[in-house]
Amino acid sequence: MDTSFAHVTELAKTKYHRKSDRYINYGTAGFRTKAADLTHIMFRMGLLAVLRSKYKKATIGVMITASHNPVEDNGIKLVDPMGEMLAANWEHYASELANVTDSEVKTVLNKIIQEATIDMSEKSNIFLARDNRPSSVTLASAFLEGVSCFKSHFHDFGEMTTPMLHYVVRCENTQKRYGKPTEDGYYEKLGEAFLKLRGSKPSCPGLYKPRLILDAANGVGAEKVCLLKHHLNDALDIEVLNDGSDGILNHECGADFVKTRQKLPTGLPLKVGDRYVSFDGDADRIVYFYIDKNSKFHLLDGDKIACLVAKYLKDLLNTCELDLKLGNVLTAYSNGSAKEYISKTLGVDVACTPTGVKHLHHKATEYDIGIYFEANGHGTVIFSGHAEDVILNTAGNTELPIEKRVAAQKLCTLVDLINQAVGDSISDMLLIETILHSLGWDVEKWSNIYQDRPYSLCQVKVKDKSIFKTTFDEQRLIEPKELQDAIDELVAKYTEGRSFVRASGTEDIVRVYTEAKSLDEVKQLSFAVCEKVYDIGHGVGDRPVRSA
Ligand code: G16
Repeated sequence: MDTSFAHVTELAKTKYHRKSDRYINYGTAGFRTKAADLTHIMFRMGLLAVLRSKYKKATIGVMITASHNPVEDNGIKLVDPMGEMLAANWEHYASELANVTDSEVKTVLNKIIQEATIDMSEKSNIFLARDNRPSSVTLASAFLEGVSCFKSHFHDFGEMTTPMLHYVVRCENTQKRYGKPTEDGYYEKLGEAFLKLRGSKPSCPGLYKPRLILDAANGVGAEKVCLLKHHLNDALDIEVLNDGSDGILNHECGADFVKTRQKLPTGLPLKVGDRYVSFDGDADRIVYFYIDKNSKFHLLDGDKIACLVAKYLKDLLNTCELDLKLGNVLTAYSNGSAKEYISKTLGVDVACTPTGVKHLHHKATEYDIGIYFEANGHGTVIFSGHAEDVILNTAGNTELPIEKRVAAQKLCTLVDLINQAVGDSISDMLLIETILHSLGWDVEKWSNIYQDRPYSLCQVKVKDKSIFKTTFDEQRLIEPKELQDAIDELVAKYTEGRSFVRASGTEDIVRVYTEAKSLDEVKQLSFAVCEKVYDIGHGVGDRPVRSA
């Protein structure tokens, strides 16, 4: 083992030398920054991934992506054995290893080995995938050189969506009980479940039409949806646009653009009556939208998706008369109307966590069936082992009335359609299409289940976003206190006003969320809060401007 450590130190000091001493944190979804600043981090994460694999005695996943960020950024995140995000204590190890000097790399590795009592003679295996950013190829090589220092096994899947990587890791570590750990295995599993749920029902029940237009953000999801289509037997007519053939990744398109700007992406021919869907660059977020007959844009974000899924699952559970605890996990960014719809109209439990899939996912495991969605379109459903057993037994119990068994069989198939490892644009899209088809709804009917309270999501660039410290629920600032006092004063002037400020964990910005009774009030309040953030929080660049 000494030989490989000598090689580690040599590479750390030469080819993968750390060029800047700027601190980089393992943030909301791993390391994310300009691609040019990531080479040494990739190499070091190759080393860490091997340690994690030896520690867990399992295959560890690694995704090279900066998801919704601009094309010049990149990033890396580690995926734990069941396809979940890396455990929090290892996020600290990752940050420590990423930020020490080149000559300290060996010391930190040794510290982790000792603290976690890792047996270095254990086997290790890494699954690697990347998105379609031009920088991802060289960054993947740097990562693999780290992996090779410890002579670990690995499989490089090449380009994949982030959720596919989570899926194959979970399949591998469940001895393939979750599915085949291949890209084809993924399409087959989802395609089969989708077609089973469609059954022999007509392709256009009620208001539903199988046509769908996809804005793929010029990301890796475009090609994957085209491959998936072969497994759907024409049950869905998906037109894939912003497919990367001439546009720039995430530039004026994709789920993040559509959600934060609340406007149409470029590159789509718009037609009243059509249903549109946007993925983000690595296809782990999804939002829907449409244009009404007055040319008004309507967004159906993660909140609306959560509500639709909660309604459908609740109805199925009621039909089966199953006593399973259904819950819905949201964040502070969820619209007040969504929370009200889920808790009051549906009577489903609502819980809130800080931003970040890892927090929502963890909370969702407390329910028998836990739905989680961030308003930005990240989310999925998790079934506990107990829930899966109960559903399976009900589906197979021939003494029960047929309608109960049919509903339970649907739930069984939904378990296969849903990527329980992580939020997945492709799997979520198939789930939403299944629900709309089953209800005979069009997108307008879905949109009208409740009306969003007027809101806005803005961003302010500041000198140092690390000075912004929030309470656990992210709704209030602990520091700068002066800023929170100013926000309180502003919010108090508006009936039904709500505004909070938090530093992004994936971009070098501070996010400002605002809700109020009318759109005009939202604009006023949001602008006033952004100005305070700029003034008290040391804004850089242009001052905030009031939106028209
Ligand atoms: C990542 C996380 C999400 C989070 C988003 C924005 O998404 O996985 O949970 O909501 O970042 O986080 P922040 O507000 O901290 O920038 P993605 O799609 O970029 O991987």
